Amino acid sequence: MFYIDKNTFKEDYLEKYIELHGEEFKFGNMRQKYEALGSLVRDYITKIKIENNKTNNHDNKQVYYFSMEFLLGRLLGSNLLNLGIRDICKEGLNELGIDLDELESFEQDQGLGNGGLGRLAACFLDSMASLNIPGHGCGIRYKYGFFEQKIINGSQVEAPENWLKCENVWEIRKPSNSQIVRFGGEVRMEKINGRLSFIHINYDPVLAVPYDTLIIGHENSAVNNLRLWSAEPVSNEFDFSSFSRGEYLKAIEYKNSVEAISNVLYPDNTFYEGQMLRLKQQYFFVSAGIQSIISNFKKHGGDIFNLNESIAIHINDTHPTLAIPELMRILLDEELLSWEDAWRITTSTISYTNHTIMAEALEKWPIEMFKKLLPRIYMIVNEINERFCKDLWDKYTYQWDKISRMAIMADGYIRMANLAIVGSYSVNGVAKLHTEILKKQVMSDFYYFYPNKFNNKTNGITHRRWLIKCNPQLSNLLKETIGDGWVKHPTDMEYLYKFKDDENIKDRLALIKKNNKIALSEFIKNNQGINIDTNSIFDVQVKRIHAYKRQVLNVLRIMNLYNQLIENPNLDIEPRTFIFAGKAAPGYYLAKKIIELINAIATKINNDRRVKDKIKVVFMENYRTSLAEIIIPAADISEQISTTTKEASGTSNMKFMMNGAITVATLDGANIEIKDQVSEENIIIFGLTEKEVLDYYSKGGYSSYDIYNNDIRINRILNDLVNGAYCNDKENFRAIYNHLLTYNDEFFDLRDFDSFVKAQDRVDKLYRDKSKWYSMSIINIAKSGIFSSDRTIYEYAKGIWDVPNSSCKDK
Ligand code: 26V
Repeated sequence: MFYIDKNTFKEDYLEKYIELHGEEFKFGNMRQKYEALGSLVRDYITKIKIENNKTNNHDNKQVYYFSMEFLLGRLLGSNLLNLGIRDICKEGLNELGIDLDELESFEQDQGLGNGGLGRLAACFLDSMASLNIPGHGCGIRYKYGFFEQKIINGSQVEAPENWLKCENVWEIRKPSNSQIVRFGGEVRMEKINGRLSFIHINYDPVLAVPYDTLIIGHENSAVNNLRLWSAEPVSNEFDFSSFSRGEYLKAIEYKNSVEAISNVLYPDNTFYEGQMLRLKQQYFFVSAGIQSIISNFKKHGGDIFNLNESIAIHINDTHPTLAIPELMRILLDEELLSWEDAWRITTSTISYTNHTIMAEALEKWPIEMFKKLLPRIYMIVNEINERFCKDLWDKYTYQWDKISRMAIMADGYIRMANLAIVGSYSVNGVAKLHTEILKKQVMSDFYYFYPNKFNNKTNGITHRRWLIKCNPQLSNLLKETIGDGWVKHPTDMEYLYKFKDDENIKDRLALIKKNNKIALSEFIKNNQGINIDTNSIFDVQVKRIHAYKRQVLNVLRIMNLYNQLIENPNLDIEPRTFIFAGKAAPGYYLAKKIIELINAIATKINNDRRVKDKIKVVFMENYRTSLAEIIIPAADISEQISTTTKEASGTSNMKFMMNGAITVATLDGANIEIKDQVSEENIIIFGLTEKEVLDYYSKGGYSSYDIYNNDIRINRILNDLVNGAYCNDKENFRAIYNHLLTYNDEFFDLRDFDSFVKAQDRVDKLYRDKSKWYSMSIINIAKSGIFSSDRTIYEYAKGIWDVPNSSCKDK
C-alpha cells in the first residue's frame, strides 16, 4: 500500500509546483496550485504502476470496457481517497495555507458522457481497480464534452464545454502507441498463396492518438488504464508538399474533417439519428482500441487461438458493436485465420450490455452509408448476416417474419443490437425488470434462439465517490457505529440495520442531513441568490430531462399544491423545497419547454407572498457529477418516478438511498430491487404496474381526456398551462399541454397523478414523525451496500468475463 509522510508530501508538492509553473508557490493562484497537486498525485500513481509492472507477468486475464462515454467528474478527491493519503495531504496543505476542499473545486469536471450510461462506466472503472481486476477503459477523448447548460430567462442555453482549455493533469499523451484507422476507399480481392485476400486501397487514413488516464484502486495499489483516443491527421498528409502543390485548402479540409471525429460528444441519449459522423466516431475508437489490444497481446507472446482466455472485451450498449467485425477483420486479414476460427474467437471474447428498451434509441445504419465508409467491415457484417440467416432458416424454415425480424441487415439498414447479440457470448440487462423485458418482449426472438446468452447484472454505483467522498460525515458515522469493514465489503453496511431504533444514531443522522442541507442551501444562495428553508423537506429530482422520466408529473403536483395553498393559506403541510436539475438534449423541444415550465413555476411560487415560503422551487443550472455530489447528500426525498418499464435501471436512485434519502418511486428499473431490500414500509411506491402499462400499450383503452374531464385538479392545472397563469405568452406551454392531452399522454402522467399526490401526502405525514423518518433513513443506508458497483463488477467478473478469483478478491 502507498504511504507518504506529511513532510515528504509537502516537499514533493512545493518542488512539483516550481517544476510545473517555473516560479515559487507563493505567487500562484488556486488553479495553479490545484494543477501542481493533481500532477503530483498523477506521478505517485505512475510510480505505483511502474512498480507493479516489475512484478506483473501479464498472465492475468485483462478486461477491456469499450464505451463511447466515460463521465468521470473530478478525479483529485477520489484519487487521494483511493491512494489513502487524503488526510496527510489535507494537513500538509493546511500548513501551507491551502484548504484542500477549496482546491478541489478548481478542478474542471471531466464530463465525457450524457448521463447514467457514462457515469456507470466511470463507477465500473473505480470498482474494477478496487477489486484488483485488470480492467481498462477504451473510449474517445472528445475535445468538447457534454455542453454547459446556462439558464437565461428561464430557458436552457447551451455553451460549448471546452474542458481542455485548462490543462488536464490526469492524462498522458502516448503518440508512440498511435494506430491508423482506415475510412472509405475500396477493397480489392486477390488470391495470394491460394488464399482469397482482401486488400483495402485508396482509403483515408486517420491517426488515432491515445491519451491515458491511470485509474487507481482503493488502497490496494492496483493501477488500471483509461485510454481515450484522439483523431489527428496522419502527419505526412499535412505537410508542406501539399502547400507547394497549391493544395493548401484541401489539406486544411482534410485536417478539419479528421479532427471533427473526436471533436464533440453527441448530446442526446434517447433519440437516435443516423449521422455519418457518429458512425465514424464509433469505428474510430473501436478500431484503434482493438488494434492496440491485439498488438499488445502479441507483443507479450499471446497465442491468438486462445485470445478469449487472456482477454475479455465488453461493449457498453451498441455504440462499440463494430468491435465484432473489427476483431474479425484483424483475425481474418491480418492473422490469416479461417472464418470458423475467427468467429469462434470473436464470439467468445466479446460481451454486450443493453441499456435501454426505448425503440427510438436503437441504432441502425443505412447500408449504403455504411458500405461507403467502411467497405471491408461491411463485407464482414454481410457475411455474418448471411451465415446467421442460414442458421435461422435451418431452425425456422419459412418463418419469414421471424427471420426478417432477427436478421442483422434488413430494409436497407444494419441493426446494431442484432449484430451485438449475434456476435457476443453474453447479453445482459441492467436491472431485473429490464432484463425480463428484454427476454420476454424486446429481444424475445433472440432469447428463445440463444437462451443461455441472456443474463442480468443490476447496476451499481461506487460507494467510494457516492458516500465516502461526497458525504464524509455520514461515512464517519458509519465507521464509528459499525467499524470500517463496509469500506472494503459494502454489503457490511447492513450492520447498521440494528441501529434503526437507536435514538442517538437517529439524532446524529438528522444532524448530518441538516449540515448537508445547509451546505447545499449556501451553494444555492451563492449561485442563484435564492434563500431556502433548511428545515423544509428537500425533495429532489435530478437527472436528464425527458418525457419518460416525468419531470412533468412532478411539476403538475407542485402546481396543484400551489393551488391548494392559495385557496387555503393555512393548509397544514410540512414546508418543502423542490429541487430540480438536469440537461435537455439541445434538439429536444418538449424537454426544453419542461425546463422553462419548472423555472416559470419557480418564479411564480417563490415570489407569491401568500405561499409564506411553505414551498419553494429551485432549478439548479448545469447538472454534472460534481454538482450531484453536493445535492445528493442533502436530499430527504429522491424522486424516481419514470413510467414503469421505461427506466432500464436508474443509478441516482441508488446514490440517494445510500445517502439516507427516502425514495418515492414507481415500480420501475432498480427501484424494484431497492424496494425488495428495504421492504415496502421504507419506500414510497405509487403508480401503474408493469402489467398495467404493458396492457395499455398492447390493448389500448387509455384516454387522458377522460381524466382531464373527471379530475377537477387536473382540469385546472392543465388549463393553467395555456391561460397565461404561468407565462404572459399563453401559448408558451402549449407543447406540454398537447403532449398530455392532444397526444394522449404517452407516459401516463395524468393516469399516475392521483396516486402520486397520495404518495406525497404519505411523505408529508411521515416526515412529521422524525423518529420514524430517520429509522427509515437508517434502513435505507444499511441496505444500500448491495448497490455498490463492487457487487456489480464482481458479478460481471464471475458471470461474464470469467476473471479468475485469484485476481478478484472475494467479497
Ligand atoms: C443512446 C444514444 C442514441 C444515439 C445518440 C447518442 C446516444 C447516447 C447514448 C445512448 C444510450 C442510451 C441508454 C442509456 O443511457 N441508458 C441508461 O443507462 C443507465 C445505466 O445502465 C441506466 O441506469 C438508465 O436507466 C438508462 O436509461
